[in-house]
Amino acid sequence: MASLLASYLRQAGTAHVFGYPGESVVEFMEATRDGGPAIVAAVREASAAFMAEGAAMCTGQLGVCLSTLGPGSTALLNGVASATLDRIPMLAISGQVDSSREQFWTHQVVDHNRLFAPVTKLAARLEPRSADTVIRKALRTATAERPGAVHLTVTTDSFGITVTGSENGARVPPLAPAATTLDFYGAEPLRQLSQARRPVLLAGGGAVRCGATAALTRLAERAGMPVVVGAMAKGVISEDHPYFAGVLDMAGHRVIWDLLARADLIVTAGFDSVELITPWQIGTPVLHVDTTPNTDQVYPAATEITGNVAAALETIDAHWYGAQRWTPAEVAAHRAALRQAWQDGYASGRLNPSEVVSTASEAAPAGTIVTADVGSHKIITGQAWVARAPRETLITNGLSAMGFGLPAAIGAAVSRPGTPVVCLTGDGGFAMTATELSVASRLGLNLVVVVFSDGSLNRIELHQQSLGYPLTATSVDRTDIPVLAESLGCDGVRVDSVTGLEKALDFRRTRPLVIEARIDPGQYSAQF
Ligand SMILES: Cc1ncc(C[n+]2csc(CCOP(=O)(O)OP(=O)(O)O)c2C)c(N)n1
Ligand SMILES: [Mg+2]
Repeated sequence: MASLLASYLRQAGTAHVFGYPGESVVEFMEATRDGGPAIVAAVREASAAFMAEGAAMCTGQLGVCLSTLGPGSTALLNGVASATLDRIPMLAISGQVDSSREQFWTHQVVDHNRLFAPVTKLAARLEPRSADTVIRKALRTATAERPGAVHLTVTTDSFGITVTGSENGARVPPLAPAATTLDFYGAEPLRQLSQARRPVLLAGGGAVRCGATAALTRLAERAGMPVVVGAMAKGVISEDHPYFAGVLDMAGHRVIWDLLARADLIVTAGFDSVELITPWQIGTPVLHVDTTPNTDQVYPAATEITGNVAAALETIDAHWYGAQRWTPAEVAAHRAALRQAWQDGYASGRLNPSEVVSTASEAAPAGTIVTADVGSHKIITGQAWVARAPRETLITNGLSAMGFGLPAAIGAAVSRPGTPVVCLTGDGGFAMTATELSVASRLGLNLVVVVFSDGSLNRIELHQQSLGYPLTATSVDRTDIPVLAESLGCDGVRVDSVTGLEKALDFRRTRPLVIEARIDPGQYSAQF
C-alpha cells in the first residue's frame, strides 16, 4: 500500500511530504525513495503540518504531511486543524500499530479517526482492499470546495502489503474548482447590483482559488467599486491598484468597517467568514458570491451567486452598465485615512512595528513570499505589507495558531526554490518554532526571518491591560536570538533602528538570516 499511496501523490503533483519518522511509516518513506515525493524532515510534527500548509498556500496544490502513530499524530493535530479552518487542501498521513493489535493495544495507540474527525473534512483508514478508492476519495475531499484537511491512518502491516491500483496514472480525480458553473439564488441578484449607488467588493480566499484576479480587477475598474480583501486573500487585487481599499480586520480596521457600513451593497467575491476577527455588526445588504452557498450565515444575504468566482464576476461585469460608482479620488481618500490609522502611535526615533513591515516590504524583491505568525505583528503586517499578487502573502486567520509563520515560510521556500521568502514573526511564536531553523539551514533555503522582539505576548498583554489586570504569564523570556540563529546554522543580527534594518535586509542568501528587530510596541497600545 505504501507504493500505491506514493504513486497517487506523485500523480497528484505532490513534490514534498513534510514529516517526522516513526517505525510505522518507514515502509512508506522507503516507497518514496525512487521517484518521490521527497520526504522533508522537520524538527517536530506540529511544524511539519504547518510546512505542508505553507507549501499548499503558495502553490495552490495539496499539502502533505506525515507522522507516526500516537505521539506523532497528536503532535500533528494543530497544523491539520489549521488547514481545515484556513481552507487549505491537505492530506495528513499517520502510521498506526499493526492491525492485529489495533483494536486493543495500549502502548502509543490513540484512535486517529476520533482524534481527527472534528478538525478534518474526512478521517479515514486505508485498508488494502479499498485503498485505491479511499485514496481517491481523500484527494477529492481535501481539494473540493471548500478545501481542507483529510487524515489517513495506515497500519504498519498494511503499508507493507502490495496492492494494485492506479500506477498507470489515469485515476487521479480532478483537483481544481469548477471552471464556469454558476447557480443563482434569491430575487434578481444582478438587478440589485445595477440599483446600487455605493457598492463595495469584499474578496476572499475563494477568489484566490478560482484565479479571479483579472475578473475582479476588471469589474472594480468598470463599475468603480472599491475592493476590500480578507487577510488570507491579500494580493488578489494588487495593493497599488487605485480601487484597492484595504484588508479587513487588520490594523486600522475601523476605517474599513466604516466604508462597508456606508456602502449600500456589499458584493462578496469568495469571501469566507474565517477571514473575520470582529463580529459582523453592519446592516448593509450583501450579494454573496462564492464557490459555496452562504451556509455560515455569519452575515445575512438575500441573494447568492455560487460557482466559480471568476465566472461569477465576469457575468456581473457583462451585465454592468452605468457610470463608475466611486471615483478613484474617493477611494484614495479612504486609503489615506486607513494609512493614517495603521500608523497611529508612531514614535519618531524608535523602531515602530509598522516601519519594520514597510521597510521589509520595500526591500523585498518582486515576487517575494511573506509569511506572518500570529499576534499584534500579524495585525500590522496584514495591512502594511504591500501585496501585488495572490499566494505571496501567507497568513493564517482560520485557526490563527502561533507557530505557523516560520514553518510555513520553510514549506514555501522548499516548494518554490529560488523564490525569496521572508517570515515576519513575534518573539513568542518564534520561540515556539525556532529550532526549525536547522531545517532551513540544512536545505540552504533563501529565507529571511524578522523577529518582532518586544519581550511580550503583546496581543494578550494588551488584553490584560485593557481589563486592568496585572500582567501574568505574558512576558517572553529573552534569548540571544542572533546567537541562537548562528547555533542553528543561520546568520543572525540584532537591529533597533530603520537604518539598521535596511542594512540587514539582504535577500540574496546562501544561508538563512534571522534579524532580531527590537521594536517599540507603542503603536500596538495606541491602535489595538
Ligand atoms: C498556539 C497558540 N497559542 C496561543 C494563542 C493565543 N495568542 C494569540 S496572539 C498571542 C501572543 C503572540 O505573541 P508574539 O508571538 O510575541 O507576538 P506579538 O503579539 O508580541 O506580536 C497569543 C498567546 C494562539 N493564537 N496560538
Ligand atoms: Mg511579542
